[in-house]
Amino acid sequence: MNTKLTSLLSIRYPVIQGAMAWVSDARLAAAVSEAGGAGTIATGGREAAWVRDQIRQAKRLTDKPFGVNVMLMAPNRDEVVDTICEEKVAYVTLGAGNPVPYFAKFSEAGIRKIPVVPNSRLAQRVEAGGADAIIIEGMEAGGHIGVLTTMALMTQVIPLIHIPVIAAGGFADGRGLAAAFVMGAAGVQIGTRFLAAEECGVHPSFKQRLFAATDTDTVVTGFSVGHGVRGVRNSFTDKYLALERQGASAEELDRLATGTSRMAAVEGDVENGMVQAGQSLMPLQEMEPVRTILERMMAEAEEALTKAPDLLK
Ligand code: TUI
Repeated sequence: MNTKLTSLLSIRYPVIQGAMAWVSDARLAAAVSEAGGAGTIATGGREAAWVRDQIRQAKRLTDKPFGVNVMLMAPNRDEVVDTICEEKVAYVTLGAGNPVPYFAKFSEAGIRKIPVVPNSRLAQRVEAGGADAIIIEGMEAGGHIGVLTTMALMTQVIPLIHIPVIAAGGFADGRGLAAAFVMGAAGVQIGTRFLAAEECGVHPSFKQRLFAATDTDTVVTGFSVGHGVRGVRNSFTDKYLALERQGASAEELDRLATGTSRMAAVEGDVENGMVQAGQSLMPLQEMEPVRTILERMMAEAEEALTKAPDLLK
């Protein structure tokens, strides 16, 4: 399949693997890139030395293009940005803040800049600032999210923007990909679906929790303090949401949430940790290699697009 995204990144399939804090490392990213997509290393919560090491590991595992995500709320973001520029990767995705101040450094290093935006205002701002492509992320996504849905974003942002637009949030199969392409997207970003991959190092208890989950099992914590995070409902989210309803301060809520992403993803405490995941959980049924997941998705997308002209008969 050829889109503006496959050309921009020199990849076979127009699929970026979404960065997932404490989960997506060199192994997952390299597996996705080897299979023809674009793998992304997540750096949120990590030290710059870890980021450097993972970039070097990924380069040993694949000669295909891969990227790194910068979580712009991270206190060490400047150090992480400098490390990425020194080590050189194909692209960066930039989320959870204003990415424009970092564009010049990445351009000098020859790294493509792909910000994640939750609305049309930011989309236009980053395009004017020189982004190479944008990811519009709907609130169906896991982790830190905005308030608009993927459909509302595709409807309103794609016609405004001239650079390639990648849709994210809720995509987990090939019919979804086909729908995004028909909407005018150049690609999709998929995170949650890859949590089921064999090459994904998330704790086995986390995977099991996702295999058991259905469409209604996620909740969003922190909307009242302007900091929505989607994950699977559990003891932690019940406690957090109860405190939020009682009008707890942002500081108190942040204290409660600190360390909970790592607790779930690394330690496997899926009751007291935050099991960050998007809404499309039912396609996750069993562990499979990344290549199987990606190739099935592309075959389904091709089938859906091949059948689409029948609608006009
Ligand atoms: O960044 C994400 N998703 C994330 S980051 C993350 S790490 C974390 N873990 C636990 C708690 C909190 C964070 C988990 N998931 N998605 C991209 C994204 N970017 N979503 C929303 C935004 C965004 C928000 C505001 C982008 C820009 C923005 O700009 C603010 C402004 O006006 O400058």
